[in-house]
Amino acid sequence: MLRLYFNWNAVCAQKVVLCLTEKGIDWTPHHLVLSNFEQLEPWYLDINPAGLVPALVHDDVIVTESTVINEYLEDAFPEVQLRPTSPAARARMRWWTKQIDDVLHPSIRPISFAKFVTPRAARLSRADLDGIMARTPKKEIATLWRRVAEAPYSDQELADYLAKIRNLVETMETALSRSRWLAGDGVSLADLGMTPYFRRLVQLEKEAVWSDLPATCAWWDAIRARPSFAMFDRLRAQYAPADHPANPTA
Ligand SMILES: N[C@@H](CCC(=O)N[C@@H](CS)C(=O)NCC(=O)O)C(=O)O
Repeated sequence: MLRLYFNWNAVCAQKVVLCLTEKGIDWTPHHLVLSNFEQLEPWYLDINPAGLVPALVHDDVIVTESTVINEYLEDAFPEVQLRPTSPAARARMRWWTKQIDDVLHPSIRPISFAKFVTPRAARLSRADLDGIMARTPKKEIATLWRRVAEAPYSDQELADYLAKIRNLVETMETALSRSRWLAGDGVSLADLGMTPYFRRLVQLEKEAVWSDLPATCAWWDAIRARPSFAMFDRLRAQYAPADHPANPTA
């Protein structure tokens, strides 16, 4: 049994669904509605005490953290390989997946929250917000909710986060000028890890982050041409509420 706890619009969860799709692995979906705080229910905190998606349950094994889950899938299901074989290329792949976790994710999160979470936060009373924040294990998530509910990010702050993303994308441009994919000649977990963030930037109407960078544009075209990319539309069709702000532009 392979079950993934995920949300259709959560970039880290999409990263794992993309990997499952590329590898052709059958999996059982368990969709969590983050805006209803299903990720904070006690039964889910038993699976992932961080109260975050994704989480993978494979028989009696629980794996959390999207980058670790994708590496686990590589080890457990090696038939279709999404890691390069040489130690040097593999190190390059891991350098990118680390940048995604350490730089890209924390930089895009406030921009996403400002767009997608603000309407939901505005509907919560102060008492409801306090109650939910008290149950939130990750303090940085609680801080984000407080910011969008009580002290919205300024344009300058959001621009500073976008500048960090641009900086990383410029490094991508250099890498992709030398090889077709981020870690060499074959698509890898680095490319698949990056993909949901580019799609999120499209949802946020921030394509200008890469539109003047030819190698990155060619990479994005190649990523979107892969059959696995259709999983984004499948998730949206199946799980997105009709009034979600990401729906019209996704
Ligand atoms: N480093 C973690 C990050 C997980 C994470 O931040 N998940 C987000 C969705 S992308 C989440 O569950 N957020 C819950 C919330 O917004 O309350 C991973 O890569 O799995």
